[in-house]
Amino acid sequence: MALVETDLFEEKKPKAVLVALSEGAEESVVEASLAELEALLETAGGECAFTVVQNLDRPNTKTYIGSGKAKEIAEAVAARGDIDLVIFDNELSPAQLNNLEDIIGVRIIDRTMLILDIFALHATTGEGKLQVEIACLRYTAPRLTGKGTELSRLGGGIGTRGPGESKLESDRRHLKRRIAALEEELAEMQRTRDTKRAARDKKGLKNAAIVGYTNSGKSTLLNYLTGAGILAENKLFATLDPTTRLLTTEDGTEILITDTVGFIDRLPHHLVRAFRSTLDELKYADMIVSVTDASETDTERCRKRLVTDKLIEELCGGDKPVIQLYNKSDIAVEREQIPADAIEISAKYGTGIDDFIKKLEEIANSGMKRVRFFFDHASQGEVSNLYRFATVLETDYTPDGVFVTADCEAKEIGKYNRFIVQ
Ligand SMILES: Nc1nc2c(ncn2[C@@H]2O[C@H](COP(=O)(O)OP(=O)(O)OP(=O)(O)O)[C@@H](O)[C@H]2O)c(=O)[nH]1
Ligand SMILES: [Mg+2]
Repeated sequence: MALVETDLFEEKKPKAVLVALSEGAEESVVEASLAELEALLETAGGECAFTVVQNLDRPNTKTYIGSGKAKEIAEAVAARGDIDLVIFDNELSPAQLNNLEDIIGVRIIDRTMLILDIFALHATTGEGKLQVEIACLRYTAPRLTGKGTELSRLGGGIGTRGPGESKLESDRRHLKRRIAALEEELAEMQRTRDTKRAARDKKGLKNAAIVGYTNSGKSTLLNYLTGAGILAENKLFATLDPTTRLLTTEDGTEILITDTVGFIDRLPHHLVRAFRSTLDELKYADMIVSVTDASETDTERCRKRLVTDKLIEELCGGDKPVIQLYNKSDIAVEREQIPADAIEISAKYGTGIDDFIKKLEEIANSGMKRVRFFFDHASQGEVSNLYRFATVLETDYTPDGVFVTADCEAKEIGKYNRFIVQ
């Protein structure tokens, strides 16, 4: 994908006006959402000039906000003369986007496009880039107008780092063909991923997936546990591509742990769809490690937990064990509000990690696992012991010894490690 150079290190950061509708929500809820939009903007390399909130129960179908309000913004923008773009805190329809651009006269983008832009900025691997490009094209296709070239340049890059301009201007049929071709490419990568996963499964290793709101400390946690060396920083969506590492605990339990893309409120559905193969890591996990940032207010934590719990349910189904971690305990606030079933940790300093590992071991060693053993003649005596904790499914005698396939209690398998063939 032809990404335009980032503006992150340019002296002049693009200035944006942030606009939200109340849609009946309380003031504090709208404020929190705007604060998140501002954090997204800063991650994309821009800065907020001022914010506008309109109290309106339902969006205007033509202009999202009221047309009077849109004119007010146009005047304020013209008066200041230093505004590069206006960002709306929700997804706009193609018509709303166009109408607003006509009235306000600077580039208009919406929450979805801003998130897509950050993803484009942070994608590093081929698969990540491909997934972002598909999401961008799917978002852009119905919004093609042919105009907007000069406007987008005014936007200082933000919202344009997806596919290059010339591509956006070609007709929709061309886009459709391009999306199909990219999806085929992605499907090929997915097959490779599936093969790798199958190889891992064969070894009978348990998988844990770390999930949680963006910036909650997932990568820091995997780094602390395994020295994975993943980039962890105070930015939204620092991680897009999944990293899996093997954790061997003191009692010898082996668990594969995967860190992956963070969640956010109203995660654009184009991204969820495009990142399906990445998000599948969650579907195939044996357990989920859900990370919440304990350094935020209880209201913020609850809001983010709700978003996270909903996405876990949607992406992994509701039947997996979930470990709740409240991270950043070193700077936690309103600690009395942290749920009793949660483990408080600091991924940065290692506090509480022992309790977390104990819980991981407990879950990894519970339940049954299907294992194939080989016992040579000298160790045939072990076979009868096996029946105490395993259901033997198949025995296969050979001149050298016997192959046994059995469903075993996971916590007992360790003792038989030397007989395992698969
Ligand atoms: N004080 C403190 N800071 C932490 C702790 N854990 C993580 N952080 C900081 O929180 C920020 C985000 O951490 P990451 O590990 O990148 O968060 P993430 O969940 O992987 O974020 P995304 O990949 O963007 O979804 C970084 O600046 C970390 O240094 C902690 O236990 N204490
Ligand atoms: Mg991360």
